[in-house]
Amino acid sequence: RATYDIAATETKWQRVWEELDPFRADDDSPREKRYALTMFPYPSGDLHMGHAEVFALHDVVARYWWQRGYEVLNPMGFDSFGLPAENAAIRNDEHPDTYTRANIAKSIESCKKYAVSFDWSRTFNTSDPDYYRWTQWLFLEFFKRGLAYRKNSAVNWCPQDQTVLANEQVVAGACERCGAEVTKKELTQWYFKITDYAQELLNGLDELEGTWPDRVVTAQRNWIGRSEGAHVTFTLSTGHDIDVYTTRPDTLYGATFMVVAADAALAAEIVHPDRAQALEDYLVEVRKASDIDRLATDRPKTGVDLGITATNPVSGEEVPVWASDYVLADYGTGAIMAVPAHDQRDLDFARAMGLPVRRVIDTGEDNPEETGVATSGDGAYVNSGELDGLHDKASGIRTIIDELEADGRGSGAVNFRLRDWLISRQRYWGPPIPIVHCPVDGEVPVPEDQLPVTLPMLKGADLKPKGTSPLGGATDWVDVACPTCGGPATRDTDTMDTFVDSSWYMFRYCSPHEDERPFDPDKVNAWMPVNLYVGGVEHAVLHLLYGRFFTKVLNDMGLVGFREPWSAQLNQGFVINQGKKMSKSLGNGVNLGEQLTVFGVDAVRLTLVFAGPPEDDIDWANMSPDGSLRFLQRAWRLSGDVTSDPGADVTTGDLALRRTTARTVHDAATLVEAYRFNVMVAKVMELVNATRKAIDSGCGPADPAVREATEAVAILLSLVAPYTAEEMWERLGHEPTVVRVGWPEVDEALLVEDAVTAVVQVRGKVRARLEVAPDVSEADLEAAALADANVQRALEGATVRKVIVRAPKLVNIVV
Ligand code: ANZ
Repeated sequence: RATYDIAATETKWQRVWEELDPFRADDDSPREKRYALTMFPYPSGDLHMGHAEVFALHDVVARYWWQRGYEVLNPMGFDSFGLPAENAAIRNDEHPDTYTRANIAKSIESCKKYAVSFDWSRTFNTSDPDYYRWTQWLFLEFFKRGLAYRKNSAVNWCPQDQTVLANEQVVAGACERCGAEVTKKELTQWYFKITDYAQELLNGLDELEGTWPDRVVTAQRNWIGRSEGAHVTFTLSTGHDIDVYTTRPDTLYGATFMVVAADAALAAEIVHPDRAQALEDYLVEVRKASDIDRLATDRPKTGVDLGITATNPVSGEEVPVWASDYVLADYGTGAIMAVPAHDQRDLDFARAMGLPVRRVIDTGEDNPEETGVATSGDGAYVNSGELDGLHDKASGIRTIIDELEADGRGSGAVNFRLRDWLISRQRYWGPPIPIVHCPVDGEVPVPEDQLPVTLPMLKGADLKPKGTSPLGGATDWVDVACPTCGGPATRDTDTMDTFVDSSWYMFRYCSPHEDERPFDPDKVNAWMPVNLYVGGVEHAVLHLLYGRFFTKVLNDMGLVGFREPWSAQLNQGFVINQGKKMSKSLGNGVNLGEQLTVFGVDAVRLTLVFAGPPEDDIDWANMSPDGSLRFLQRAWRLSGDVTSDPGADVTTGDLALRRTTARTVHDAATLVEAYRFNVMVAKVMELVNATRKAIDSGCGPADPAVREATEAVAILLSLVAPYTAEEMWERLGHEPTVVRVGWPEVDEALLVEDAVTAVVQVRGKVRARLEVAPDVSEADLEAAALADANVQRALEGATVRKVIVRAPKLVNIVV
C-alpha cells in the first residue's frame, strides 16, 4: 500500500511555508479580523506533550478562521523572565539570558516543525529590554495614578525561593511554584491597587459568562469575594472606638465577645498593659501559620484575653475583647463581633475559652450552646429587643443597619476578599522597578527617556537567593543621582513579578515593533478583544484576573477602547499517562520528540484533537497514534485515486456522496465553533470512508463527486494535520498551499433531509406522524393523512368539516 515519507514531507512543507509565509497577519487587510491567542510558555525547556496538546487544539480554531476568510492574528512569544531561568543560571553558573535564549531557540524550532500557524514576525520575549521598557513605563503610569504604592506588611514568604509571593501564588499554604510551606515575613513591598477595581472585575464577569468556562468565572467570583453587611462601631473600655465588619448585623444582640486579629497593630494598641506580654508570646506562634490554616474551621482555637471590654451599640452590654489568629488582620477591619450561637468558629472559640453563648435566632434546631453546633439558618429572632418575633432575615438586617446609621454607630458596607496585588520580588531575573529612592525627594520615578532601567550583568552565585534582592549587590548600578534634585540616591533593587509581564503581552502583539509607546492603540482596537484565548485552568485567578485588571486601567487611561481583553476562553485538560500525571519520579513521562519521530507531527496532533472534548484529560496510554497515522494515510490515498481534473463540474456528480460531503462540511463548521473538535474529526473519518467506498464499489474514481469529497477532506484536515492536507492538495493537482484556499462551498439544497415528519391532528390531538418528502404537495399530504389507519379510527366516521394543511409539517383535521 502506498504511504508517504513522513520526515521528507515535513521538511518539504516547512520550506514552502517559510517561503510563502501564509499566516502573517496583515493589519491593513480589509477582511474581518480575528485574534486567536494561546498562553505563551515559560521557556524552561523544549516543548512537551502539554504544549503539543494546547497548540493542536488552539490551531484548529486559528486555521479554521483563515479558511473561513478572516484575517487572523495568531502570535507566539515567551514569558521569559522568572524563577526557572534564574534557578538554572545559579545551577550552571551562567547568566539567565543564556539559558532563556537557548530554550527559546529550541522551542521556536519545535513549534515550526509542529506546524502551528503562528505569525513569527510578531514574536518577542518579556525579558527583551524593548519589551520590559514598556512594562516599566506601565508601572510608572500606575504609580502616577496612585495604583502602584509601597507599604510595610506581613507578606507571604517562600523560604525555598527566598522571595515574597502574591496571595494568588500560595496554594493550600504552599508556594505554587516549588511547593515549600509558605511563612509570613514583615517587609516593605510594592503593590498594585487591584482592589480599586474589585467591583468592576466582578461586573465584567457577567459579560464573560457563557463564553468563559464556568469554573473560571466562579473561581474569579470567589476570589474577589464580595459580601454585603455592615460596619458596626464598638466603644472600648480604653476609650477607643473600633469597627467590625459583619455580614450578619441582625445577630448583634448575640455578640457575646469581640475578637481582634492578634497580629493587627490594633491588638497591641488596645491591650491592657497586664496582658501585653501574653499577647507578644502568642504572636510568636501566630506568625508561623498561613492564612489558610488560620481560617480552617477544624483547627483548635487559640487566643489571648486582652483584659478590656467593649460596649455593644444596640444592647449597651459590656463584652470582653480577645485576640486570636482566626481573625485575619487584613480582612474587613481586622476585628469581629463574635456571635457564637450562629457562627461555628466563634462557637468553637467560646467553648475553648469558656465565653458565653446566646442564641438570637430560633431555627427550630437544638440550642447551639448545648450541641456545640452553630445554627446559620433562618428562623424567628429571640433575645433581640426590637427584632423579637420577626422572621425575615433581610428586614432584620435592614432594621439594625437603619438603627446603627441613625445613631452614627455603623452603616451598611460591602467588603471584598480581594487584596492588593503584591508585585515586588527579591530576585534578579525580572524587570527592575523603575524608582529611585532619594533621602530628599522620596520615591522618584525614573524619567521616561531613561527607560528601560536595564538589569546589571550578574550571573551564577551572584543570583543566589539571600532574602534581599541580588540587585542590591550591584553597587555601581544601585547608586544614582536623584532625577529630581541630583543628590545621591539609590535605585529600587526589587524586580517585578512575572505576572506583570504577562498582564499586557496580548496588547503588544498587535504592534510588536512599536518603539514610541507600549502599543499602537489603533491597532490594538482593531484586533482586540481576543476572540479566543486557549490555556490552562491553573491560571483561573492569577494571570486571567491580572490581565483583566490591566485592561481596565488601560481603558481608564484612554489607551484601549474595551474593558475585557479576552472575549472567549477555552481550557484544555492535561495529558497524563497510565492514569497519572506525568512525572520524573513515576518515570511515566512521554517524550514529545520521540512521538513525533515515530508517528509524525500530523498523527500526534490528530491523536490529541481526536482524544475527546478539549477540556478532558488525555491518557496517552489509551491513545493510538499509529491508528491516527493509518487514518491519515487512508485519507492521503484518496488523493492519488481521483482521476477527474481540478475544476471538474461537480453538479453532475454522484448525489449520495455529494450529500455526505455537504453535510460533513456543514457540520464541521458548527462543531469547530462549538469547540467539539473530536467530533469534527470523526465526521471527516466518515467522509473518508464514504469516499473510499464510492471509489471502490460505487460511482468510481472519475466521478467529480469523488474529487469534491477528497478536496473537502484535504481542507478539513488542514485544521488538524497540515502536512497530510498539503500533500493531498498537491496530489489533487493544485498549487500550494491549502491553508488559505477557503472553506468548501456547500450547496444548501444538498443539506435538505430526505424525509421529514408530518404531524396529523384530529380535534387538536396528534393522531399520526407521517414520513413524507420535504417537497410533498399539499394535496398529496392531505390524502396521505386521511388514508392513515389511526386517523380513520380517530374520525370514527365523523364528517370532516375542514382540513388545514401546512406542508410538509402539519395536517389539522376539523370535524
Ligand atoms: C458576625 C456574624 C454572625 C458573622 C454570624 C457571620 C455569621 P464574608 O462573607 O467572608 O465576608 N469576619 C469578618 N472579618 C473577619 C476577619 N478579619 N477574619 C475572620 N473573620 C472575619 O464573612 C464575613 C464574616 O466573617 C463576618 O460576619 C464576620 O463574622 C467574619 F452568624 O460577623 B460575621
